[in-house]
Amino acid sequence: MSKPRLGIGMVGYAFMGAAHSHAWRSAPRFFDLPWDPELTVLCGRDRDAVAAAGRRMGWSSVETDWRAVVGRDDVDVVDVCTPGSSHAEIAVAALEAGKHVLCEKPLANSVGQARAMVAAAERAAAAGTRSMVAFNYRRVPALALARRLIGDGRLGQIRHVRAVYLQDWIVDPDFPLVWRLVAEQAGSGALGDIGSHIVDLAQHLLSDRIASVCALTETFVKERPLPRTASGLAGVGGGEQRGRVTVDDAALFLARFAGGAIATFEASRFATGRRNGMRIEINGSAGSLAFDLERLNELQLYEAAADTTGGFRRILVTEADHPWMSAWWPPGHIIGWEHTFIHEIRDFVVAVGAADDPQPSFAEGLGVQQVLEAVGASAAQGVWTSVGEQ
Ligand code: SOE
Repeated sequence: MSKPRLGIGMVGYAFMGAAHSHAWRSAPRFFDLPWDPELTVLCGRDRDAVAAAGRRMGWSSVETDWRAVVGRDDVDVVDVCTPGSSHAEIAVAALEAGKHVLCEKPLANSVGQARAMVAAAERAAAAGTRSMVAFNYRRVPALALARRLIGDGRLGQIRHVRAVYLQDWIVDPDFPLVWRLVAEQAGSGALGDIGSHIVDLAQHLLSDRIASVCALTETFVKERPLPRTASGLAGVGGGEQRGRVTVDDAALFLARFAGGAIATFEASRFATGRRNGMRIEINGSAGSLAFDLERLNELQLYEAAADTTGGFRRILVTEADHPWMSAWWPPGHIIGWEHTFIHEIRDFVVAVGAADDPQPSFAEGLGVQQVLEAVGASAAQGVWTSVGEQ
């Protein structure tokens, strides 16, 4: 029996746009959703490019102005997949137009912008309009299992969190000055782009918040060639124009959680050889767990009381009773990075359908933004800095 449609309008069509498009198409085919998502309109500034992307990714129409998407009666959800500099204006306008909003991480480029988004989300929720920020790694089954184990007390009192997110895509000094390397567009560099994931994940897994940080950041390559335009390198005459990198290439910080755990975080785009290496280890009084994104279907668990072999055991997280896994294949048939977005879209639509507030909320996104801002302040001043005072 056909279900009522849910019109999706997505702004942005690059990497995250492709991941979200795949998830919108796949979620209703593997999960029982209250509505049938329709890829109604894809939005991007370059008409030819967005039209080609729309055809490739299965969208029914395209727009070149996000305001047109927000104003369309056939759009029920606005999915924000743009650089952080436009998250606030698009999400606030969409919420005020009564559209549910899914917004890519980090929520915004500043605490001020994030606060405005939270205020709009709270006003909209009072009228039944929902919102969520897309920290997709919460939807890795192994990490959802980790949160369940921690919540059940299997690790005891949490003492340590040790988290890294390591990439190397800009180690080449001639890699161009793309938007992720410009503060006005990205807000920060590795810190906000990939550091936000491990901050959100650590707070989520512990159900705790980071209270203070002591940080350092580094920009190894201070300027880069401007990106090529259709006519060659940007700038007058097509000669090699260069621009200043205005964000961090790497951010390292110590952290103390409100509940007493202490932590180390490392986010770098200069971890040569690490393409997308996110790892987290949590040590408690009764045990530990460890996760490696390069082995996404596995969780390493050590429980002291059950220790007969003197080491961690590997859990292959593909059983039907593991989070989201009953929708996929028989045990042992592993899933991939893209499934985290399908789980995220499933949870968003199910929550909206149940008139619940999807998680993580914009308020949780603000919490991450406050940590990021404290890290930046700490690195600038070289001192321990409390979170939430910015
Ligand atoms: C950076 O290259 C990036 O695309 C992040 O923006 C994503 O959030 C992360 O999941 C993969 O790497």
